Amino acid sequence: MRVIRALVALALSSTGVGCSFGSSGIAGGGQLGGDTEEGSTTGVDQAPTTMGPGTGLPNADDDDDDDDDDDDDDADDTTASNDDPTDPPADQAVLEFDDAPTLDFGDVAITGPGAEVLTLHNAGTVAATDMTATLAETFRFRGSDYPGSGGDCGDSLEPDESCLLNIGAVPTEVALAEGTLEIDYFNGVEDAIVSLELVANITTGELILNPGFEDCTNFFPDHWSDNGAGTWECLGDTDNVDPLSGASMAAGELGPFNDEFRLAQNIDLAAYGAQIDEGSIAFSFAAFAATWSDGEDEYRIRLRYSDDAAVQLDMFDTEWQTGQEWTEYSDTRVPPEGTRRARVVLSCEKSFGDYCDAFFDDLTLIGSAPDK
Ligand SMILES: [Ca+2]
Ligand SMILES: [Ca+2]
Ligand SMILES: [Ca+2]
Repeated sequence: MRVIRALVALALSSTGVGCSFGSSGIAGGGQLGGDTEEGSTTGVDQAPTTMGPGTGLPNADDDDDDDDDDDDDDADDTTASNDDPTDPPADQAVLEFDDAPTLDFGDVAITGPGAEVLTLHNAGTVAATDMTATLAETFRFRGSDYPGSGGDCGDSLEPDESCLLNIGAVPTEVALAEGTLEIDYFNGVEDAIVSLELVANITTGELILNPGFEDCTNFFPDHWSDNGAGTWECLGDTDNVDPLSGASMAAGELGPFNDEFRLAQNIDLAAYGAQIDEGSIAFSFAAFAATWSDGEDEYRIRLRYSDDAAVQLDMFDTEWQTGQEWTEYSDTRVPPEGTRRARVVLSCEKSFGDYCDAFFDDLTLIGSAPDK
């Protein structure tokens, strides 16, 4: 086993694979210009009085066919088909958001704004004019005022035309943020408003540094510390267990039997102290672990929550486990008032061979609103 693992380490060294993984940035915004105009513009004028909003040619309505049998008795149906309340007024602008009724920004790390480009469409028959926008607190036009950088909405919008708005979630705290985008406009007859609900799950983003053990220096994982018996390393494929993802995983190395190898990382939660004390943030932790074979060596994962003085207030603990299959452990909890630190502790205890064969990969710790 020692020879195999030494060769793996050598291979990693010569290729530099173990040190090459860069942290990815926050995902960028939506795409500009993908869907500004769809459908046939040639068909617009063919049936101006009966066309529904945003559609092309009017469909032969199923209802008309199906209802033929009943029409004799049902004057309401006939009236309704000639005066459908969902049809736009013949001489008005009708602005609509393609994303209506809700635009979900998804998970947005508090460290960087989420961004969405959205499309506004005029489904009416005359131009919308005097357009002005109102945005709620957490959400802003990106880069500039209305319509945001890269957006092209202006004061007016012609019938069947679309324009773009660029909106970002600008988080101030971890929360399920909700807001409303309103566009006020003159529809040719009177003032009108179109609105869009905006939601974003504002999170802390990933709190563990080097959570997949891809960044390594001299085969030791960056941002982690060895504070137990024996030694640790970044390890590539073995005969029995491969990294769960990427090119390497954390593995116990050489050291004594029946003693605890510990690889740990401290995470400063002070920036979230106020939210922790009011119980408005929950932390979701997950990690994968495996051993060389079932019953050979053991692993244990702990996540400690402690106060400013490093006094432990709460803990997630897998207890000692063994097994060759990668196994996921996860825990979500609202930490106790006063919590200011988290500490991830990965442990190995050797019962066989030269190496302490506990393997860890793909850790994560993210804070978000408790009800999310
Ligand atoms: Ca990995
Ligand atoms: Ca040690
Ligand atoms: Ca072993």
